[in-house]
Amino acid sequence: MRLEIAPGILLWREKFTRIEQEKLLHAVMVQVQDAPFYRPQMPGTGKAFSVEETNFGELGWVADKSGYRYQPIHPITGKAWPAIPGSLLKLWEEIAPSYQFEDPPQCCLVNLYRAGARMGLHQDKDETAAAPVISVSLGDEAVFRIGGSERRGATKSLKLQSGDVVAFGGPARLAYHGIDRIAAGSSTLIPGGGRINLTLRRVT
Ligand code: MD3
Ligand code: FE
Repeated sequence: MRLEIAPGILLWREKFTRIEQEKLLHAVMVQVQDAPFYRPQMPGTGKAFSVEETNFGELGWVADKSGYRYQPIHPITGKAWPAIPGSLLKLWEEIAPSYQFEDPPQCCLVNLYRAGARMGLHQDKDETAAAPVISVSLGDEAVFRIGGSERRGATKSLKLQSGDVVAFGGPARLAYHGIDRIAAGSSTLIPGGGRINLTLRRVT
């Protein structure tokens, strides 16, 4: 069942069943062997993120001392990013038309939250805002916070659990959002514990 939680934000609780989550996690971990998680850094200060990241697809989002950007190669290995798993391409084909969008995703940003990792309130402004962002959560539950397109505005929080899918488009595409905390140990899905978030995006 699809819930419209705010204009432009669609939520499907447990869209992926446990078995489907296990299969998706396996497909992700196979690709991660070719594109290991690494810790991005804040532009300017070089302070490391608490979240570890990698990407799949033709372009990947990276952050280092010199800035935020999309690039076709992994910053550590120098190799092209591996392909986006087929089940995620299928998810995009199912959902993107709700936003009058058909072209396939160019990027799947993969965020790994081990215990204690978080992501501060931010906007995603490094890609085209014409296309939606589609997010899949796996593993430990997270407290997700979302506001409006101005930093100072009111926010609300939403619990995201393993298998949940959220799509953000139209008026929500430039909304401030972040992950306040992870409930470490709340899921048995990910070996070693934690949460993985997959976001499908168009970049150009
Ligand atoms: C709303 N990731 O990778 S996913 C990110 O759970 C990011 O790892 C969070 O924020 C995570 O940039 C949240 C949900 C999400 C992703 C992109 C959005 C919400 C969004 C872009 C615009 C508006
Ligand atoms: Fe974001």
